[in-house]
Amino acid sequence: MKGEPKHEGQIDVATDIQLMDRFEGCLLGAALGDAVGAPYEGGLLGGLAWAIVGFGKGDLLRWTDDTQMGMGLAESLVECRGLDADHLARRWADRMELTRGYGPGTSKLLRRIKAGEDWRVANKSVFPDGSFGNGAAMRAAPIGLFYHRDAEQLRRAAETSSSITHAHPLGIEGGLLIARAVSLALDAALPAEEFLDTLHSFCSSEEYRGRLVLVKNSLGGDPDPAWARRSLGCTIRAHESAVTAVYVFCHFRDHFKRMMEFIIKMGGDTDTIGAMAGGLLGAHQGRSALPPELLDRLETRDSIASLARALHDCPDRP
Ligand code: F2R
Ligand code: MG
Ligand code: MG
Repeated sequence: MKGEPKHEGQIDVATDIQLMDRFEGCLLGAALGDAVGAPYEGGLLGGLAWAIVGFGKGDLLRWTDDTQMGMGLAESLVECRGLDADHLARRWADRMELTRGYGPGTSKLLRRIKAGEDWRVANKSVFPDGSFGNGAAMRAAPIGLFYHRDAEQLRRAAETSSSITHAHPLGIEGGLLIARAVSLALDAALPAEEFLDTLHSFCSSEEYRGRLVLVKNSLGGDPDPAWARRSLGCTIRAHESAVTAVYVFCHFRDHFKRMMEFIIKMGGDTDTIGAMAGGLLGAHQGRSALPPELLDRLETRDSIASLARALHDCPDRP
């Protein structure tokens, strides 16, 4: 891909029209990955719970907390023309719908924020050292889009938005990793090795860096769900799922359906790995890479697409 000459912290991206398409692809891909993975999250029991919640919704692909929080973040970025942590905390607390299947810690602390507690206190109220769940990573795509041109602003915004609910360093690092990965995925010509090296130097803990090395070593071989489950993880912990989404993206970067089949075969946190990997695939390939027959069934598809366009058009986007 040709573009402006690169400056520090800046990446080559597409023309404006292509970029708008990738913003749409990213938010729609994340919502679709979430919705397609949701019935399989947590195996048979999780699937049964999700079927009961969705009973009567027919053929609709319903998304979960991953998309609810991601859309809240995108809306807040557009309305505030950048990250305003207090506004964002209130938005998440006001919009929480329990039937979307929130993480236990996140739902408790959002209730406290709704009742008036400052997020800087609430974020250590459930786990004294903060949460290392993947709730910050699963919703980080809008940060990656909004700040894709400036890696340092992206880092600060990802850290702050993650800390509102996930104060543990490993929880925050999951948000950082996915936001940065989305920003890099917008460059359709970026080689997978360079993508992984940049993420490796952006991360600080061995939990993430070690797994990224494993992903790099896996390039060129066949993706293996049993190996990924064992070596990278597919749990609701950030460090055992965010790099896994990067791995899945690297191996299926232009095939959404095969990617979701692999994620479902791997098991565990299928909606969240689907949301993170789906956002990466959509950012990389644009909206047209998402299967139309699935997109047609996606809940609130048009409002997600229009929010992506508003994020793209936001006047203060760096
Ligand atoms: N909640 C779910 N899935 C279960 C219900 C779905 C079912 N299909 C239904 O419809 O009912 N999924 C969502 O939760 C995950 C994101 O969770 P989040 O927001 O990170 O929550 P939390 O509670 O902060 O962290 C998750 C768990 O990780 C462990 N943990 C985290 N920090 C810890 C710490 N410092 N010490 C010890 N344990 C810690 C705890 O077990 C937390 O509960 C996504 O999958 C999303 O889809
Ligand atoms: Mg979910
Ligand atoms: Mg999940």
